[in-house]
Amino acid sequence: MDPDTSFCDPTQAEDKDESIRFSNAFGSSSSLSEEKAHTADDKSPLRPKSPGGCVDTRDFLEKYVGIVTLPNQVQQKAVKKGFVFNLMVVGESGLGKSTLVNSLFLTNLYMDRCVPDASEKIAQTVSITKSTVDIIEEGVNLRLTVIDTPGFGDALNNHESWKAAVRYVDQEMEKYRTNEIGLNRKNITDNRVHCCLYFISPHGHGLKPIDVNFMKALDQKVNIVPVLAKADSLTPKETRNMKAKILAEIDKFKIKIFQVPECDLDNEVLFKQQTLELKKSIPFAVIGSNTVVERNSRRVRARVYPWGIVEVENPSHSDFVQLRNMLIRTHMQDLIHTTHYVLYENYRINCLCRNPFLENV
Ligand SMILES: Nc1nc2c(ncn2[C@@H]2O[C@H](COP(=O)(O)OP(=O)(O)OP(=O)(O)O)[C@@H](O)[C@H]2O)c(=O)[nH]1
Ligand SMILES: [Mg+2]
Repeated sequence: MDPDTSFCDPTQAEDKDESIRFSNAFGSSSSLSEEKAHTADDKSPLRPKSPGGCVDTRDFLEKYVGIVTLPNQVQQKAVKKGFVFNLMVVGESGLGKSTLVNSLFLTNLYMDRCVPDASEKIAQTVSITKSTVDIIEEGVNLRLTVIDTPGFGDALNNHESWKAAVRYVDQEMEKYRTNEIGLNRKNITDNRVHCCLYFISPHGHGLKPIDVNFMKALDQKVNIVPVLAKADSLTPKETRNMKAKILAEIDKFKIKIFQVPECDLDNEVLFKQQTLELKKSIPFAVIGSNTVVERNSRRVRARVYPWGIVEVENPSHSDFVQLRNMLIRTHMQDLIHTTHYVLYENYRINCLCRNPFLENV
């Protein structure tokens, strides 16, 4: 595969954030008339090649060496390669995992799914299924892989339900490591799990033993984002209590969940505010639906009940928007970055420590 058309690696993807800030800062500096006035420069080798054509002004050439165009160059390359995001969804059957994934990415990933009957479920073991879609938005291509775990919590004895998921996460880390030390490092496909949405039932009293076991087994290997499923079945007060209980138990059992990074001092006030709200929303109380209804002449995703309509994207009904913002709009690169530089590094170091040839080094 041509390296330029393969999907980008996390180190390059990370820089996209920078490039977006850059193009915002300079985006308005170019105009058609300015372009015309400088046609003499067009063939100059010194003329900076800005992907959006937004910084090609004489003023700019006189003031700068051109280093400021680097983020734009990175953006151009990253967009050309596309992005990869691997999301695992785990939680008891029927908690709305598939519905939420479809609602998040506005796609139907589970068209051919057949639901097992009760007798099949008793003996069911956890299987791992992968669905991949390419989502293209304004020329930016995201290859999304959703790793589902149907059967989780379905068997009579769920003592070891989490093992299949742990095995999968380890396998993908190992494949990446083997590829990294292999000959062809250019075209490594990143199949490591970047985020695990863990669905918690709204009907219990906080975490169940299976929830604790799963999160404890995986918290050093993957970014866990806890979500309180089917939040429409709880009143606002019950939701607040349930969230507090879950957080207290996460703390009590020393479970490590994904931490939204602190803002930098130079971040905009609005961004700081949004990050604070995001942190306060964890665990996200979510509602999923694939039904679109007309509401005040708007088309919205909603759940229709005899007593009223619950809107998926209404912030007073659920934290769906907060979760989507975090996963896609603000922290996707952080999740990928943590997977590569923290979780994968830990895995790699553990492998090196186990290597008998290094014991005496
Ligand atoms: N009340 C309510 N029901 C929901 C919600 N999300 C999904 N459902 C319903 O719950 C049922 C199960 O949803 P799925 O998305 O198939 O659940 P799942 O977790 O993927 O189930 P498995 O694939 O069997 O593990 C469906 O009838 C959905 O319509 C929600 O937020 N609230
Ligand atoms: Mg499902």
